[in-house]
Amino acid sequence: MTTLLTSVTASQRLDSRGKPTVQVEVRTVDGTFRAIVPSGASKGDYEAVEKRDGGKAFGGNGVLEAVKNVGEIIGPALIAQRFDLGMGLKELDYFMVGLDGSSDKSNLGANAILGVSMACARACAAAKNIPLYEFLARETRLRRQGFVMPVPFLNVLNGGVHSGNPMAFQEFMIAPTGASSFAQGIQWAAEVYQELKSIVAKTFGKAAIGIGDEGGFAPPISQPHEALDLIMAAVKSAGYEGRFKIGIDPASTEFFTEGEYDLGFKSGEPRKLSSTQLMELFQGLVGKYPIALLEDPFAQDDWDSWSAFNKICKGSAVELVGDDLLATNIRRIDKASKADACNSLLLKVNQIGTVSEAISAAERAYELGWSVFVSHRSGETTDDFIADLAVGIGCGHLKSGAPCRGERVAKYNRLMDIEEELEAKKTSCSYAGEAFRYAHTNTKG
Ligand code: 2PG
Ligand code: MG
Repeated sequence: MTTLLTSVTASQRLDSRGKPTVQVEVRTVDGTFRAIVPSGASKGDYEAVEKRDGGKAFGGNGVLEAVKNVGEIIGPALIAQRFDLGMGLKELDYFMVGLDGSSDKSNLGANAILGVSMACARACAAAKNIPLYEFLARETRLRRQGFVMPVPFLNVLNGGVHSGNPMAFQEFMIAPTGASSFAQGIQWAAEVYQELKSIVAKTFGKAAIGIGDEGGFAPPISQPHEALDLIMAAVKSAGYEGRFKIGIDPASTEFFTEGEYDLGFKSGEPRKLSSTQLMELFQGLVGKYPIALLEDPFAQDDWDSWSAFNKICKGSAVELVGDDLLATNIRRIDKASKADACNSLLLKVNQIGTVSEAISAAERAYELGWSVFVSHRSGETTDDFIADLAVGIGCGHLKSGAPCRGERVAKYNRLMDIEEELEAKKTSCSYAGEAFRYAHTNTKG
């Protein structure tokens, strides 16, 4: 029996920053399937283009044109094509890429196309009567022995363009690599988060416990080592010394101007570093703290610094993740591979605009011997798609912000559901733990 789309509609809804975003609803004989699209603040130049209306409403951020594109162009075209959702998602996704016709989805809008792609992925899973993570696993070329639960990297201190404090670096993440299950990792991380809250309140006063866009605290600090000292103190007082690793995303593109990195960009008092000085700063931090992951340490076009730093990091355990650098785009991944610029792909579905292209990007990264780190956006919704995606592609780690705020915990809660479901079904399932970078290699080939 073929499973056809019978209706495809979209609406304008709000994201976690109160900005409009696209919600898509598709129908098949199996039911109604929804998805809501996320949106970034520290966006790179090489991302697929979100369509925004301009004008007065919502400060120009409305998405009614994208909504209209779903209802009047994409939906009717998909229905007319009579795709069989039981056959998978690829054909449908690449049809939308062709329908848009641009290289960056600027005609129909990546926010329009992605909403349809995600909702259709859910419809495809239902057509096969399997969970979304299992459907996404079957969409990859990997044939794994079992499922691997990712290590959560929780952004507990927010800076950069995600908060109002003077801290230039955007994200300080804690990763419970020493836990024995995903649920235990989340418990430990939530306990550390509460300890951190008390430490921040004691050190800076109660007014400092307000949080940033991704649910982490944003105390009045500006030096990376101050953030790391607070985190290490919280891990210690929660009783988990040695069982957490740290990840940092400075989001360096945001403060790169005229060949220099201005760590004072938020305070108005310039604190400019050359890329060599910034590299030394990272090396100092890596030597002192248990840092396992650095994302976007340099700006999206500062190729020489990326390549030089990757050389320095060879042989160390530090994962160098390209976010703005790669934009979940195979062309950028290939360029980075030629330049030997990094060893890991940050995977954000809305940077490329379809689920199938995001999966292809992950496969290319794996082929290169890299790891893959699945990510939310700072503007999120309670849509938990990326939880299933991280399990489906077996990437071993994901970031979804702090263990706080509904749109952040929705993903962690879904992952705990998946872990319980796999245990109940007695399906082989392990927690990635210390080996999070290599979870995907647990394959049958
Ligand atoms: C990042 C992300 C998500 P944004 O830089 O990695 O944490 O932020 O969505 O604002 O680009
Ligand atoms: Mg980033």
